[in-house]
Amino acid sequence: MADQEDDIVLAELPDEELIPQMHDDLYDGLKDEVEEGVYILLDRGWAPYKVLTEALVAGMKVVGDDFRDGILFVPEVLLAANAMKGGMNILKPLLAETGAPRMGRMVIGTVKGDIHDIGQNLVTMMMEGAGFEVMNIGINNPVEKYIEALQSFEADILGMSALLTTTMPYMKVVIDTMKESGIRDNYIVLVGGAPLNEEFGRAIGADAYCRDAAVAVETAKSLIARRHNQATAG
Ligand code: B12
Repeated sequence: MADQEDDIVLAELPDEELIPQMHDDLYDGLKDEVEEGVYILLDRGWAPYKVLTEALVAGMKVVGDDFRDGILFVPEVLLAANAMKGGMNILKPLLAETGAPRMGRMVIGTVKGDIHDIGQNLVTMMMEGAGFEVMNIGINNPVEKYIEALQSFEADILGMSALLTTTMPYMKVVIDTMKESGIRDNYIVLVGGAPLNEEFGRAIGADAYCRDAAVAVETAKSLIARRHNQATAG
């Protein structure tokens, strides 16, 4: 695929050809091209969120499927992830620019043993865009780091991410530790990541499982509102 690309001028492609071309470029880990595509779409008046979902997230889905099927391997996926991050970095300030009122504070991080961070970075961007303040504590977090961050940042919400079936049970370790320390109910706990589902979220005692970043924003908003109502009622 890459050898045909020398001839392609991205800016000359109409949207319906540019998008699949960007998916190919993401797949091939061509960061510069992905970034160029993002700028072109923004210039054409695309909303940042639309660029994010249709050009980047949709492209990453193909990468994920081929990784699962053994067509792509870790080095290629890392390159694709790097290209995805390049595009996300352009969109980040634009998504955060909405001037929304302060909604609440969130600590988010990927659990111990897990180094996937694209999903949680996306959630961070979308939450910030919706007016939340977010402390992103990165990857491979033991329970102590979550608790320390929650307390120092005076957070309302804890978000945990896991992309591996082997690391998702660690979310329960965090929640159980919070319960033992008597602080569980001080926070709204949201969990996410491709291998999770609603049932798992319920089983480990989270407040909600969110299938994507948009759902995370909606869920956080409604749970924060519910808390405020309870606080005023009580
Ligand atoms: C990119 C990637 C990598 C990159 C990560 C780079 C990075 N910086 O993140 C690299 C190459 C490093 C990698 C490594 C590995 N990976 Co990997 N990886 C992926 C891949 C292809 C895409 C993940 C991704 O970024 N998706 C795009 C984002 C946008 O989606 P998302 O993460 O699901 O996030 C969205 C939602 O889930 C939700 N969300 C996510 N987190 C949170 C948190 C909160 C609080 C909320 C509310 C919502 C939320 O919102 C997000 C945005 O909408 C997936 C395939 C897949 N289908 O998921 C495999 C996948 C997760 N990896 C897998 C594996 C096996 C591995 C390795 C073990 C491979 C190996 N043999 O070394 C290692 C593990 C390393 C480790 N210890 O963590 C498997 C896991 C299988 C399983 N059942 O456990 C998958 C599913 C691929 C597969 N099908 O085999 N990987």
